[in-house]
Amino acid sequence: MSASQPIEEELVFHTNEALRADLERDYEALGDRLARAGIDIESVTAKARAFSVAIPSWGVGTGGTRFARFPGPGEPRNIFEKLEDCAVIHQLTRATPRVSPHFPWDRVDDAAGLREAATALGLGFDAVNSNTFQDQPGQPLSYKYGSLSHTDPAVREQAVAHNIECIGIGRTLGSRALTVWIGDGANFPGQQNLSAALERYLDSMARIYAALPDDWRVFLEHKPYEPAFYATVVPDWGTSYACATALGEKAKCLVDLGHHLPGTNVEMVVSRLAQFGKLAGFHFNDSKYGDDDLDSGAIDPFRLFLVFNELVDAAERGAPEFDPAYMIDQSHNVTDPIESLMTSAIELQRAYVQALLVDRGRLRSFQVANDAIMANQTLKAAFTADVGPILAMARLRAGGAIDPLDVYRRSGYRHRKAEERPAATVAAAGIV
Ligand SMILES: [Mn+2]
Repeated sequence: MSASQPIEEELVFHTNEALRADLERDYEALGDRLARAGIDIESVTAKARAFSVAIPSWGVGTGGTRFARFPGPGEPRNIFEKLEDCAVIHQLTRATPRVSPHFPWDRVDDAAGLREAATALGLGFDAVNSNTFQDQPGQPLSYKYGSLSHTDPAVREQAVAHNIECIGIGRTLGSRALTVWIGDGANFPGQQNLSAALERYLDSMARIYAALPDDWRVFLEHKPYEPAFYATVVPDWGTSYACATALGEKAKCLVDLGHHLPGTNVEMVVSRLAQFGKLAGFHFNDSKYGDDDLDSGAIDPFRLFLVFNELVDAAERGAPEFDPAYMIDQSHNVTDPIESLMTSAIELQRAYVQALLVDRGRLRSFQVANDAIMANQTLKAAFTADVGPILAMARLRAGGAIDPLDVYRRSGYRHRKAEERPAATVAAAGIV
């Protein structure tokens, strides 16, 4: 690996050496156990190694609640410092080779220079994210009453132009997708003509769609509330699906796990979108109540497993145009964001590997026989398997750390950054 690494390679090596013998024993025992079930551990480990998820550039800064933000020490102050923190996450987990940037938060004059800086750290860029849900300093027109669906054509024009600008920056960075989330909607019944607002949104999106390069896709992100608490313009996967279908093949539906009403069966949403060739990918996070932006797998790891169960099933049955993009979208308020993101990447990989272990032949036969208990037990057997040795072995073989958190804490990285990066006086946005 020619890229420069932010954590001392010696430290990774010595920490791994101390854990290697135990890992090899555990891996062999798990391999024996899986072999009895007809599973070759090496093929699973190879797939675990191929798994990757993009880090959101905003995720390495401390987020906040809707009311306040309590910054942590050594926070990155610009996109270059964010990339450096992202490189730590990838160096130790080997599961996060790409960064999903956000504009204008990550705006730079020299996008080509930004791409070079990422390459030097062994990183690339994933989907670019536009922002028309808040006003920026010096912006001529306000998004207070909406952006792509605004009643004033001049505001819509400004929002369309921003999205097209994002595509241009993304091209320079090597991205191949644009993610669009709008906060547009209404806070009062009667405030908006619901169908006219969606018409205006579709008209704006069609202009953005027309600016997409041939090999690009646009991801439509839905959310049922906030900041438009009565009705958002793109509230649910149904609206998202209808819009993506109206726009064309390059438009797909992005599933942010937290962007659903309480009780929504998210794995069902995933299944439907995959079935009809419209699943763009994910913003992974976890939640207890709503769009909590908590760490992936922190609250409901079983739901995460069920989502990956649908993804593995879709891949194995050859669902149409199935190429989901995996991104994390979390807000880290009380943890070191690097630790949260490393843990989250590993939890996503864990859910994926558990889903790979589902005995699909057995599951199908129980489904056909209407044996609900045994079908459920088949899923549970995969969910309760301890696949930790597979994940650790995949990291070790890829040059990462057997225990990323331990190496990170020993490295003193955060302490060093706290000295190098004095706290910024202006608080950055954290919640999206
Ligand atoms: Mn999101």
